[in-house]
Parts: sequence; C-alpha cells; structure tokens
Amino acid sequence: MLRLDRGRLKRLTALPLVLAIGAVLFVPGPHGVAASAPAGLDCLTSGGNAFDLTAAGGYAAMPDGNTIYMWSYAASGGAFQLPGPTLCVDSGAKVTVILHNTLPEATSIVFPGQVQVLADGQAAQPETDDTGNLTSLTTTAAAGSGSVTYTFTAGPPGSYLYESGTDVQKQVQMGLYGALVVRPPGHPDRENGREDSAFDPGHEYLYLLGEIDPDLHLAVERRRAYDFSRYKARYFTINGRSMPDTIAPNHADWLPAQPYGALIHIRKYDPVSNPKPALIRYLNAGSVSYPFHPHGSDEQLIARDGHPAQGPGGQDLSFSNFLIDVAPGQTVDTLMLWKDAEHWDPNGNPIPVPLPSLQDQIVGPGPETWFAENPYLGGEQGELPPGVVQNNQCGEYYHVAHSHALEQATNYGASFGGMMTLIRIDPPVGCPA
Ligand SMILES: [Cu+2]
Repeated sequence: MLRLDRGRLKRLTALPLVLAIGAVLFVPGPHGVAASAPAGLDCLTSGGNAFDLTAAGGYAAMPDGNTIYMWSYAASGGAFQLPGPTLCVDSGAKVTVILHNTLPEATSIVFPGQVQVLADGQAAQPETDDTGNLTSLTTTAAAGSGSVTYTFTAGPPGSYLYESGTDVQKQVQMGLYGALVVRPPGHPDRENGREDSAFDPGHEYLYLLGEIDPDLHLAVERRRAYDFSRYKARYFTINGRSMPDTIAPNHADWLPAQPYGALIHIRKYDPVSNPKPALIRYLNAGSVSYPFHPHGSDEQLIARDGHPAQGPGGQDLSFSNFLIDVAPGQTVDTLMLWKDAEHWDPNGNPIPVPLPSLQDQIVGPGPETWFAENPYLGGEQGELPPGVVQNNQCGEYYHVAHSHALEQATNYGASFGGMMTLIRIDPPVGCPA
C-alpha cells in the first residue's frame, strides 16, 4: 500500500505551484518600491479607544487592470480604504465606534465576539421592515447622512471581524468589513493571556480574506438589480488585494484604497537571536471556506474566534498544521517559526542559497528574473543572466502561501493570483526589517 507522510504529500500537492509561482524573483516592485517595505499589521489606535468610521463608496484596483466599486470604511480624517481600518484595543477597554453613513441605504456595524453592544446608549437592536422582515441585525445609521454610536467593552484577547449587520449578503460582499484586534493588557507581544502565545511584535501580520463578484459591484454602482442566484466570485483577496498586489508594501502609492500588504517576513529560528515566532491573524469576511496553505513551514494554530486553543484546565490544545482552514465569519490565529520543517536540504535550509543554473533562469520583461525547479530564490552566488546584477535584496528567498482551493488562487480565472501571497525568509543579518 502506498503511504505518504504528510511532508511528502505536501511537497507533491504543492509542486506545481512551487514550480510556477514560487519561482518569481522580486527586485524592486513595478513602481520602484522594494518588496521588502513594511507589510506588518498596521493598527489604528486611539487614546480613548474612540474610533470614527465613515461608510462610503470607493474603488479597488485588481491586478488584471479591472477597477471594482466597493463600499468600505474610512477612518476619521483618512481616505476610503479596503478593508476598513484595523482597530486595535486592549481587552477590557471601553470602546466607542461612531459610524457615519454616506451610502444610499441604511448600514450598520456588528462586532461578532463582543457582548452587550450599545447603540446610541441603548441595547443594539435588530431592525425589521413594515412587513416584519429582518433588515438589519443591529441598529442602523440612516442612508445619506445618518450616524450611530456603538459602545462596548472589548472582550477576551484575540482577532475579530467587524462588519455590516445590514443586508449582510450584499453589504459585506461590497466590502463593509474590517479587523478588530483585542490585545491582552500589558502584553502587546502576546496573542492572548497565555504565556505561550508570545510572538515577535515586529512580525505580526493580518490576512483578512474576502472575495468579489464584479457583477454585483457593477449592479450596485449603477443602481441596478442583482440576482444573487447568479453569484460567482471572480476575485479573491487578502486585505482587499489580490496576488501580486498582496506582496506590495503597506500604503503602496499605486494602491491608494488598499493600504495593507500581506508579505510575511521571517528569519530562521534561533533560540538566542531569534526565539519568537511571527503571528498571523486570519479572518474570513467571505462566503465560503478558504483553505489557506503556507509552503515551506507549518503553522501552530493557537486560537479561533477569540478563544485560545486550550482545554478546560488550561491545557495547551494548539497544534501544528500546514492547512489553515478559515470558515466564513471565523478568525484563526497562528504562530510561525521558520525551522526547516520540510527538510529540503539535509543540512538545513541554506541561507543565502545558491542560484540555479543559468539555463534555468529566465529574465522577464521587467527587471524580474524567473526560474523553475527550485524552491529557493535567494543568494547571489553563482552566475546571473546577462545584465542582471542582483536577483534580490539581501540573499532572502521566498515561499508561496495561498488558498488551496485553486479557483481562489486566480484573478478572474487566470492563474496564478487571487488569494495568494509570499513568505519572505531573510538571512540572519543584512536585510531590512
Ligand atoms: Cu500550495
């Protein structure tokens, strides 16, 4: 009987993608910004934990050149952005979120995982139309210029969504969602109250997953009817971006409405110089499960939906996996240490790594160099194609991370794109943070 160990199976299932995508070398980005610029969690904080959000229409850019009309949130004094600002608060804090509505219909915000939410000082209430049909899960801000003030006490530490509670199927799909990060007081370097949830605060990342059916967005923009029985998502996003925009830095100037990148930086684990893992916060604002799948290293699942993975006595129930399945509405937090889990090389992953032979390197139309048959992209040793003086910044290499439902790893059906990003493995010294 044929038996495959999990690592072997993973290599086999991952192989076509390693060959095709894992092999892109990024020198400067298409607009001259190095791919190594910051992509870590970009928190919006407030001294009084008071946030002002404006629901508004705007446009998101897709990698194939399409532009999609979206609804999302702008922070007070800021521009429209997809997703909404990442709100960061401490557990136990009194949080105020004032929602201003500029949309042509009523909207609202629900805070799944937060309890006893007040709206304008009263218990937040579902709303119904004249015939008794439910129209909103919570108190709304009226169309045009309405506003509503939500208050609540931040619940247990963890990752949470905030999103529209009104005409949810349409409004959340239109982009009315964001992340709420609740931290353990006094421990910004822990995911939750547990000591073993400690991470490197310089390596904290957001994967807010979503999807877009452009037909719905066009119908809303043109105020036409839309038949949800024909719903079909064509774009799959991480933080409102699709590959390759996912690897662009935070606040890339060519993505003015999509400020959050998803390029993970990590350095090889070392018990002395680099003991703490990276933290990745997965949130699913879409309509189906996204089976997320990092190559090269498993991740340790430590929490779901704001609950630590622990038993009733506090015993550690976290586990290591290469599939991080995130269900609709769910959040999953993982820790990642880079430990050569797959043993690609019997001596450990060499950093920097040798280049493949010259015949396996193909110079792209831009400054990029492409090659196949090697998961490692780093290193300056060896022969470069004519005219190429540097393949990467500092001897780093890359693994791909993506949804393993492969139609979600496309841009309007074209592979490879969509819900996909890269994990950048830096050598111990010499790379920017
Ligand atoms: Cu894969």
